[in-house]
Amino acid sequence: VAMAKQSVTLEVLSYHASATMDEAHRLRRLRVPSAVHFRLHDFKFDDIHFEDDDTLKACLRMFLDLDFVERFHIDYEVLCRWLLSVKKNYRNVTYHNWRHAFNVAQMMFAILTTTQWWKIFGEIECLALIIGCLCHDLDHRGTNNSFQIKASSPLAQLYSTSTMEHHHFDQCLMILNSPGNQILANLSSDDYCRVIRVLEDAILSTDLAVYFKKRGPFLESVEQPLSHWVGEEPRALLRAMSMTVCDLSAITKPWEIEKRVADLVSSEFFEQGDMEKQELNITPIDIMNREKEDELPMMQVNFIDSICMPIYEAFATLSDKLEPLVEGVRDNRGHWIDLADGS
Ligand code: 5BB
Ligand code: ZN
Repeated sequence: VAMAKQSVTLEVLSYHASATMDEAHRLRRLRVPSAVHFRLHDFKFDDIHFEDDDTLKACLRMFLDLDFVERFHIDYEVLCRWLLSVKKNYRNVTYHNWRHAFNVAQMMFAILTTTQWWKIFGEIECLALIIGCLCHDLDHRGTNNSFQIKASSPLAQLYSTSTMEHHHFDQCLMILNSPGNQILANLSSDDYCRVIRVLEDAILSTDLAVYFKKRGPFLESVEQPLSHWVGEEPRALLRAMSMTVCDLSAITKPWEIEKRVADLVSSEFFEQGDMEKQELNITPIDIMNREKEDELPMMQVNFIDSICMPIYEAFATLSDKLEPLVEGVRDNRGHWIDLADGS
């Protein structure tokens, strides 16, 4: 296992520090506009007009405003280099790229600040959640877990369940341990261990299979008072569900954003389907089969009903500040129904 893991990660291990040295120096000198300027607290946030530099500055703003830089004595140039390394370790795939990770982190920032749940989680867990969002799809290849298994990829031999998510976490650790990228270097060893543990749990929770496992217990507890969520176990459940809520949050966005993102998701699925046909000689499932493109609106309705709506409704029960997310999902459901009806 150790050997297989090496062959997957070793090639990318050493070049980050030097390749991003000048870049980090440049980023360090740029002025970082306010969260209000970037609309980072907005649930309807859209990155379409962001240059790549803006996404990096917005990340710096999140770290500064959540007080991570001061509280954890993070060296600012190291933070810049770490962000550049994280961005660089996303591939140019259609959907699971840096922009997706950035949007997931922005939604986490908006939820933590708007609900004031940062008070429930505390600084260490908030740090792990934001790092977790930025890193949760690192080195994604645009193919899902079942593709890794079917293609007997080295990753599938390494991890038989949550294959890609284990790899995303591996990549995350690899960057955090790279010279010049060690943003957690000044934490006490207790705090460091805690961040890593919460981080691993956060990233592994973005596997939909894990979401389904944890959803039942979570939905059973949503009527509990806020004091319930302070407890260790309920808090862990809330963190895991928050990762999914942020990961899927395109489904809550204004229709023009949701439509654009769904087209990206769909293209990436089709590209996997093409590979399955060409390289594995199998017939892809409907969502990955170009010949079933007309069924996309109805698939989105099913996706909303079976996966999204229950969790966003539960979150709105926990905090009425999250009601806009449910309204967004409901609105998009209407649009997908209209498209499915052919109007
Ligand atoms: C999702 C689970 N999958 C194993 C089988 C298909 N389903 S689905 O029927 O709910 C479905 C979801 C079908 C089609 C879909 O998109 C067609 C464009 C989607 C879908 N998935 N739609 C979306 O807008 C988004 Br966002 C997603 C999420 C894609 C990433 C999957 C990883 C989720 C981790 C929590
Ligand atoms: Zn994701």
